[in-house]
Amino acid sequence: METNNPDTIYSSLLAAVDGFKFDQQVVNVFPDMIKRSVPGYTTIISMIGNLAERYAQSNSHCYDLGCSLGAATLAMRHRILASDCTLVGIDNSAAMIDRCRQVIDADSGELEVELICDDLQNVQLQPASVIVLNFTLQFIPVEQRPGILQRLYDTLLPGGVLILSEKVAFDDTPHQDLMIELHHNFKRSNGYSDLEIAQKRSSLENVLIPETLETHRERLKSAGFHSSDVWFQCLNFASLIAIK
Ligand code: GEK
Repeated sequence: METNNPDTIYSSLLAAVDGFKFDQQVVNVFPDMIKRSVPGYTTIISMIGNLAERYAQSNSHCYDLGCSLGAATLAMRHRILASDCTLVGIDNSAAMIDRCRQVIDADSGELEVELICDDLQNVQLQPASVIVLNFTLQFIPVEQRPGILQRLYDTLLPGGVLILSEKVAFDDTPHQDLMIELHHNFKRSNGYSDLEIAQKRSSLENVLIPETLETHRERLKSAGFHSSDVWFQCLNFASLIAIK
């Protein structure tokens, strides 16, 4: 069901580059866009399945927050062994959730998947053993992030896991510049032109706000997680595991 439409959204010179939105145009090319833009994306998705198998507890909820087309949801669906788990995907883009529903319906997995179209902050979360924020927190205003992480910590059962993947920034300017340059080279080698890279970058300005790994670690600690650290990193894209 997943489409393979190539991402050409920023290939022609645009008179004005609007702020990035998860609309129908993005949905139509999303699998191609995210794989060509996020180094390690496919590895992270498959490892989310692996982690869900390890951490899912019987009679608990597993959440994919900002599920887009359900890549991480499906990875979990196929790996969860614990009985009576409720798997829930949440996204506030109606276009994403509509396509995600088609993707899930076309998938052969047996575990039922509940999809909710809403801001993740509006949803009453149930006691959970696995919570995934795979490149979602970066799109939420910085001042709302501590409250969200506190709520996720409070929602997790003891022994539960939060998987937090983000584009990250570095305090050291030469290193930050190098990571950005290498990420642009990664995108170029995946077929994006300089024009596409520049226009996408300006559309994400003030929409995707990366923070340092130190900030993420500190925030997780303040929320109460007794253990958290990076399990994957490629350039300025990282994923952390935090255990309650
Ligand atoms: C994947 N996790 O393929 N509430 C709910 N959803 C939100 C919110 C919010 N407040 N803000 C943003 N989103 C996916 C990829 S994409 C990352 C996640 C990217 C949703 C938004 O609509 C979009 O679908 C998703 O978060 C971010 O594993 O495109 O770089």
